Amino acid sequence: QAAFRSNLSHLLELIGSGKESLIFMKKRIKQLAAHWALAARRLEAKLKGARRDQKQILIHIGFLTEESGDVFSPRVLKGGPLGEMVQWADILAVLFVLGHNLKITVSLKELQSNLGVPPGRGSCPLTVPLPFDLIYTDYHGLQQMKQHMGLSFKKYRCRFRVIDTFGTEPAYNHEEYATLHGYRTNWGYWNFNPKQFMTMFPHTPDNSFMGFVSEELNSTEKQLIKNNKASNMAVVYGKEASIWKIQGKEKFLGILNKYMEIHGTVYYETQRPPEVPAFVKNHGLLPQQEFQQLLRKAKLFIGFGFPYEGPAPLEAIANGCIFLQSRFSPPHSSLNHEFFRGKPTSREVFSQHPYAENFIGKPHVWTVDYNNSEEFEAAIKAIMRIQVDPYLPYEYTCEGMLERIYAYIQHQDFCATIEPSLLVVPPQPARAPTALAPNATHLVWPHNASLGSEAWPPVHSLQGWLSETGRTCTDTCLDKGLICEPSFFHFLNTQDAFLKLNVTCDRTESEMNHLYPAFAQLGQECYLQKEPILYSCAGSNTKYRRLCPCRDFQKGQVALCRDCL
Ligand code: U2F
Repeated sequence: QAAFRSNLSHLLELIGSGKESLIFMKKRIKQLAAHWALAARRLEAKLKGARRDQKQILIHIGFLTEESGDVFSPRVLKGGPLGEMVQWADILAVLFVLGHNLKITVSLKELQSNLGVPPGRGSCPLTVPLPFDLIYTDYHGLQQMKQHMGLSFKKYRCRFRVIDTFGTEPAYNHEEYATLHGYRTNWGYWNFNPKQFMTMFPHTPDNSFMGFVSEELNSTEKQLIKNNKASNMAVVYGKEASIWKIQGKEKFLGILNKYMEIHGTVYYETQRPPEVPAFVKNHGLLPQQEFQQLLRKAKLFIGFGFPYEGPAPLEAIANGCIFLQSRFSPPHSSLNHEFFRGKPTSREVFSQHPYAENFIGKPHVWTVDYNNSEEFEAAIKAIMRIQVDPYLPYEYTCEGMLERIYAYIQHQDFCATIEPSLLVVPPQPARAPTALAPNATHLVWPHNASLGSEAWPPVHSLQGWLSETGRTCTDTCLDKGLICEPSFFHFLNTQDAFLKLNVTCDRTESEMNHLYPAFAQLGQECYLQKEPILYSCAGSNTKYRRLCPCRDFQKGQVALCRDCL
């Protein structure tokens, strides 16, 4: 049985030392230790002693291994990406606090020894039982395990959880389908259940939202921050000088400089980076805690368009800043932008930080066109006039993350095979073709209560909706105030579901297509999905109205439905 832990010192020993990246992660865990302990107490009380099995968990951080080139560790103190380190530190803390038994590896040698691969052997024999219930890794780690686990890689694939910042859409995950239809990725086609990929923000309901945390403030701290704000102080988002190379910077920074004193935390070795204008007060790259202190004083945190979707804007908002960012028109994606090229997603990014824009929004987040000086200046003037409270969405608090990962470990089981009889609905008798009823409404489950009683999320949270032509299921559900839930697709992948939605099919075909189940108005054809791992909330085509499984969600905890705990 797993018991909550509130003392993290053993975790710090497990992490080892040496690399700057590990030092950064340990420092972060220490700084947040009291917050984790408090969160553990709160969640324990909420769960009222529910029984939890203690899992054996391997955490293999592939991008930090020498064998993958470890490009991140040497850049920790030089303004390089820290977002990944922030997230892994928090994942380690969560799994440890939840009371599981952890093995942590950041080298191939340690990985092999934990997998029971004898030294010098390329891969472990099939007969070696895997001593772990769960393996958390990343794309680099996955590649290494594929090489060294031999056939057991396939056998135990359902135990993997892949930390994947920007997400993997089902069309890119299915090897045969991706190859046939040109869904190219640099990261491999793994044929996993797409929910095994875990993202940094809840941007792709096809994947699981892992997240990270930001420090939660109590009401005294919040008040103190409000009292001490310097109303004309702005901090620029960008610790690497290259971020400051953006075109048109002189114009919008010139406007901002009329109203505010501009600060930066740009890494430099000996001289001030030439990209940073003289009127900017540069502090150099700061240790994380000092950076938070700077945010506590500042009124505004301003993004230049890169990095995409990092932790810093959430920290800024949590410390009472307003986050100002640029709108992207046209949106950036793997189809038109170098940074996203080769990433296994076609998601369109409409601003530097879509989560901040869509899940938080005004007054904390302002998204404007930086090329439009009037719009930019108007935003600055409006921001100067308002006061905001520090704000942190629940899902980014220690308790929120702990609760979410607790629920995943308790309920997500990708090894269980679902009884085929539960999925197949007997063919319906043929009916005379009729047009789609103009007021076709949604389908509420269960229309057959015995079906899917074992499902998680519980199936009574399911609502089936028919999308408008050319809309994704992600957007269709959001329009209804719901979230797309891919694990419910199989309940809708039936002729019966079409009938219940007043769709009459002249013909029904079953094919491999990530947009199915769907209805093509032209020809009154219905299409069922033949390949369960291709079920996808993402994706649209003007030919189809898609059949979308939506569910409710908890406010501030989008990963969980109301009855999900
Ligand atoms: C993101 O990576 P970044 O490291 O560029 O993300 P940031 O939002 O800048 O924040 C990472 C952390 O850096 C800290 C700050 C954040 O938690 O507290 N920090 C600091 O310690 N000292 C400073 O002076 C300034 C910030 C994203 F997370 C990655 O997944 C992406 O790969 C990358 C590119 O899009 O962007």
